[in-house]
Amino acid sequence: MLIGGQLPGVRCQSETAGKDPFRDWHYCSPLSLTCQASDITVEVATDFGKLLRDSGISGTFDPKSVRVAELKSNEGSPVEIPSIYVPTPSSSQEGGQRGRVRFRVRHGTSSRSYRIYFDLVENGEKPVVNYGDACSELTFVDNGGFERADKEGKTPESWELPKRAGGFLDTSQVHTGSRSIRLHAADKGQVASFGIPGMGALRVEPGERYSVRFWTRGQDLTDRGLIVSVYWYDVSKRYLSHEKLKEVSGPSWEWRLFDQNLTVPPEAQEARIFVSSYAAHGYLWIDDVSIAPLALPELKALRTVAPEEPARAEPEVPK
Ligand SMILES: [Ca+2]
Repeated sequence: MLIGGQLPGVRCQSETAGKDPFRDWHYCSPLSLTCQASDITVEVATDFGKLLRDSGISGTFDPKSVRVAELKSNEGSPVEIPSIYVPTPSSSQEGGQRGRVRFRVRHGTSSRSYRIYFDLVENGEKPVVNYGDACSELTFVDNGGFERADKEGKTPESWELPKRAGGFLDTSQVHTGSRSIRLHAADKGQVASFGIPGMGALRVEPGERYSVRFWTRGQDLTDRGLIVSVYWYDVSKRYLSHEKLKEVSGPSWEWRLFDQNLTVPPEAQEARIFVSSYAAHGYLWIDDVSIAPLALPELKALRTVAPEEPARAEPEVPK
């Protein structure tokens, strides 16, 4: 069940309302998330029933009430951002209290602060909103299918293709859509290499686990046709270690999924994955790249917010 993808044409509250778009909401949960160098899509695990129970609040959770707001500064008003609340199927009998909130986190250099707003049916049911397909899947890379590109069709948005690295945006072979990345070493003994994520490195914490997935296709590759490695860096961006995750000598294969879990080693704060090919003959294609954390951040605290009313000790009393 998708809440928030049903009625077309409903705009964000923040576009239509005055100072506080959440003046009708009674509860929120604060959250801070690490930004990456590109826009990413995150998911947050929620148990609204537990948050309410732990605060001694009784009533009927309204799954249509879930909204996400970013706090642009300490004093600024919360600004609503597009989100989707997906209740866990097994949670439907208890009114969809457990689930995942999915939304986009804009790129940046540190972290961003959010509030997840929610409410009880007894406090007035909230309208269903439709944000389109702004956040379709959990992934810490942007434009992983390489479909968005510059006008010349040479550089995909949020990715880097340095000339000497031997990676090119291509339309001749694709896994999905109409574009992929083609790797081709310029000469024997040289390496063609493609870095994931595109801009900068993935910001990580020791012990975190990630799923790394992408599709490859090989054609007439000689030598070391496909090598996948992860490089780890410390807080000062100094190289710590690297691991080879896979090597395929080829020569040819149809579109095949690379799917591997990574555990961030001690002291590592950044990671970069390299897909490389030493083959000066033949081609290697890459498409549909995704990096997703295996454990989701969780909402931990409930805050009562009802600026135009005193904090309600008995919120189960209908208006
Ligand atoms: Ca594609």
